[in-house]
Amino acid sequence: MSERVSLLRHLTQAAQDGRLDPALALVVQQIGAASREIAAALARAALADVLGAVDSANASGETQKKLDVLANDAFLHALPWTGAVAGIASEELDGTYRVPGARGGYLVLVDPLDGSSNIDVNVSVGSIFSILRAPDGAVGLANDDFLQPGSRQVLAGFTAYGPATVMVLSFGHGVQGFTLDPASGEFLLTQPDMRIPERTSEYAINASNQRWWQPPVQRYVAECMAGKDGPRERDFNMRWVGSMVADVYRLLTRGGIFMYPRDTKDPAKPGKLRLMYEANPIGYVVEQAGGLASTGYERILDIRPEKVHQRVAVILGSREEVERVVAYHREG
Ligand code: AHM
Ligand code: MG
Repeated sequence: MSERVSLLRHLTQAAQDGRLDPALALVVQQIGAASREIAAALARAALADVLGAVDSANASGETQKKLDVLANDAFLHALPWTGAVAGIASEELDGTYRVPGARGGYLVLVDPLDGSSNIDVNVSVGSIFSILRAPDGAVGLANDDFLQPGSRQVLAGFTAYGPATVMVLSFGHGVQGFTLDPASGEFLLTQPDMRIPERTSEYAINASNQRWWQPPVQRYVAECMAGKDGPRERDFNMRWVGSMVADVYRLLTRGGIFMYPRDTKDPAKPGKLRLMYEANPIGYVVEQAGGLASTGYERILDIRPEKVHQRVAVILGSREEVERVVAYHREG
């Protein structure tokens, strides 16, 4: 077996070739360090008595798990050391965090532990990260500096904590997957060019929300369920892990469409998932892997954010299927 390329070597090579700012290589290394720490904490969670909730809520008013807090701390400790990060936004922070004395020109937005309702039942969870440039550098960094469309991301990805811990990332040159070797503690390149198959027969949606879906999504799912006997003339399979990283990792591996659409359950919410640290980074990776990411009405990466914690409808994955759902939205 030939020797595997480490994350560090991959990033160093990209920096030497001029495809990556060396400062970003350091940021990714530190995201790797935080991910390693989180993976270890997840593996020992029951033993270390860190399952369950804490007595506080996050910025969106949701109950925080102990591991949400631990994962958030792991990123807040790891990122400032790079010297490249001016500010951090997180699902678990009310405001944005300005790195004291920072000189670096990057902003990192994270969902430290996505799918955390799955932790207590020992199902895969993940960390999601998005990196933007600070428009005016570190000096005078303001909250509004974070509010940039996803198309301006310079790097994005996620770490999935499943049977294996895998970091998937893109800096605009395709998508690579790195598996954590528990023996050496190194992330090693295992998926060099992840591509989402264009054609698929698998969809992911929380079907318990069906009565609140809007007509285009009702129509799409009804046609999938009709299978061979319906207009699609082939059978579809349904999967829903309930952790976006795990669902997205599946579609990066064997294709599929993932939807958390806008529904009428709570008309004040334009969706469940957060734009800046969930939909944008995942959308960036999906597009880099040849897929599409839309709200049904517009490309996710084109949305001009108004708030760091804003929510958005998400329809992403295999190109042919996303195009079909978008067409159904156009038809009304
Ligand atoms: P979280 O950031 O609070 O964990 O919420 C996001 C998660 C996604 O990972 C997942 O796709 C979705 O929420 C699951 O929602 P539901 O509980 O409705 O199935
Ligand atoms: Mg989340």
